[in-house]
Amino acid sequence: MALLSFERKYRVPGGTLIGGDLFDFWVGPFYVGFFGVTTVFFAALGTALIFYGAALGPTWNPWLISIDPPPLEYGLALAPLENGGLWQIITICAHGAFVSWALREVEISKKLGMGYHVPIAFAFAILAYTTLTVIRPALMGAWGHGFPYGIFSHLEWVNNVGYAYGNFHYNPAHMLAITFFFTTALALALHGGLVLSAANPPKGHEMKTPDHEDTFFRDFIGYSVGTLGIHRLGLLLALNAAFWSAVCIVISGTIWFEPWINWWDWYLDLPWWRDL
Ligand code: UQ2
Repeated sequence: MALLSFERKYRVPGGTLIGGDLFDFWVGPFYVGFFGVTTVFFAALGTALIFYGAALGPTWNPWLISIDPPPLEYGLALAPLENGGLWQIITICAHGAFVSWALREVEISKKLGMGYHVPIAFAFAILAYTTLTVIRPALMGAWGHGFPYGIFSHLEWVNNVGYAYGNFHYNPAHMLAITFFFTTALALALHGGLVLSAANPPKGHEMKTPDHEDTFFRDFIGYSVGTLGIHRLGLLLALNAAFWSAVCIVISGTIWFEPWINWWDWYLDLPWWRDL
């Protein structure tokens, strides 16, 4: 269906999650919706508070600006604005914006009669952020365990938290997460390369079909995962990358407190050689 007639057919009111027809319209190409408005609200408020926090701080150097969580002594209490309270409100705003964005994706999916794969996938990214800023700090008993909102400062945080457990690369969930990130890159490189090689020929040449794509991989490795299958695989790999990243950090400091290399002692302690 041509794009313009498609839009005339589908750009109709209805299918919203809440609010009925409230904000159920488009501005130019963009669907607004109730959650479009709440996204803009939370994003604007959060950004304004970041600028306010920067104004209170010692620098306008964009690399060095940092909105820090409260000192550990505040535990899970509300902190004064200038001492971690801004970080707490900004974290709420970030969640408001991210969840609104996901729900706007749901409303657009509903209007189009599509599945919810996109908002579900985005929810894994939100969950990874929530794990770092809410779940793990709450489990450890202090908002001060959240990461600071700053370019260099969050890198320092990752470095320091990593070394607090020895060498984080010995964390088995971290190993899994990295493996999924790398495999995601491999799958997308194979997929992007394969599709372009078939569907984007040089000028004057005819485009090839999905049969060519299948046959390339059957000739090459005896197996083709298929044109639908590669997208299932890609989504599965990417969701697992986000999920195991969240797992690897949430278990550090909540159920595991030692250097991660010690976790592997279970291997040395296997009954058939532990007493040798
Ligand atoms: C494929 C296929 C596609 C693809 C790709 C493959 C025609 C257009 C990339 C090949 C992928 C395979 C064999 C899976 C590789 C496994 C991992 C874990 C990376 O067969 O169907 O559709 O894009």
